[in-house]
Amino acid sequence: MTDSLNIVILTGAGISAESGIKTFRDTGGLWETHAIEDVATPEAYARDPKLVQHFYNLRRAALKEVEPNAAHIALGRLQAEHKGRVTIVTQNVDDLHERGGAKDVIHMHGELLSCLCSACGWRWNHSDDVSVEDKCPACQTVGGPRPDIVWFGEMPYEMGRIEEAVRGCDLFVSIGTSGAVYPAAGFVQMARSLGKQTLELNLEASEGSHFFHESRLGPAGTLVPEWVDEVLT
Ligand code: BJW
Repeated sequence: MTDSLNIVILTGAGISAESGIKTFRDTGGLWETHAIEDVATPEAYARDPKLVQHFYNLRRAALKEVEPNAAHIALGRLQAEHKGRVTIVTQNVDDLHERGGAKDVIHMHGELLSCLCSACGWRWNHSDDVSVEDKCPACQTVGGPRPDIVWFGEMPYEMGRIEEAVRGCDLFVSIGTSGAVYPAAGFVQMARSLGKQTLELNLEASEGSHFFHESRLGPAGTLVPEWVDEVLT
């Protein structure tokens, strides 16, 4: 492998599973105990903002109890030591990539530690509970602050930057995602149509496994450090 490949890495909930954060669609995952339409759509928030704030307050609090695992740390090391560009695009709303040493991570589905004002669009860092009585620090609207999360039917963040990174890469790698949610699930096809090499690292075959040149199956905490060692040596 050449040491100057430009690499785009897409991560999903599976990379944080070994840190103790629940995935969505696996057995025991978040969607087993919460209906998507109750907590992860703009309509759900309009209907019952208290319930949705509570769901995200619990997840924000739980994030403080977990640590990055070997996979996050290996990607941080790859970014620091690899000569080519390494762009990390994550669907995850946790901050474990950053705590594992990664820089400039693209959080396409938003962040638990950020708030968004539904009245004026202002976004700010926020690590505590959010309530429907809170005021937006920018426009002062009471009830404006909502979780800075991309719900179903909303446009993911930084799509232009992601497309540009995929166009400019040599290798596209997908880690720990089921390939069930678009547009992220379509990035591998975009990469293939542009002639890029593609690799999947996942616990089990995902919905889009057949699109990848190579799929390696196993836990991210083992597969990712092994792959990073290969790239760096
Ligand atoms: C391990 C492991 C270990 C376990 N090691 N691996 C019909 C067709 C096509 C599209 C649509 C459609 N109808 C509607 C849509 C669009 C919709 C969509 O995709 N729906 C599908 C359900 C069909 N998408 C949207 O609405 C998106 N917006 C949009 O499309 O805007 C319009 C647009 C148009 C054109 C261009 C661009 C945009 C928005 C999607 C928002 C997703 N939001 C969520 C909730 C976030 C909030 C929260 O965290 O609460 O994001 S949904 C949820 O799924 C979350 C995740 O980021 C996302 C992906 O899940 P992920 O990460 O893949 O997790 P899992 O649980 O599914 O999989 C885990 C994987 O890990 C598994 O494979 C395991 O095997 C593996 N694993 N342990 C390695 N130890």
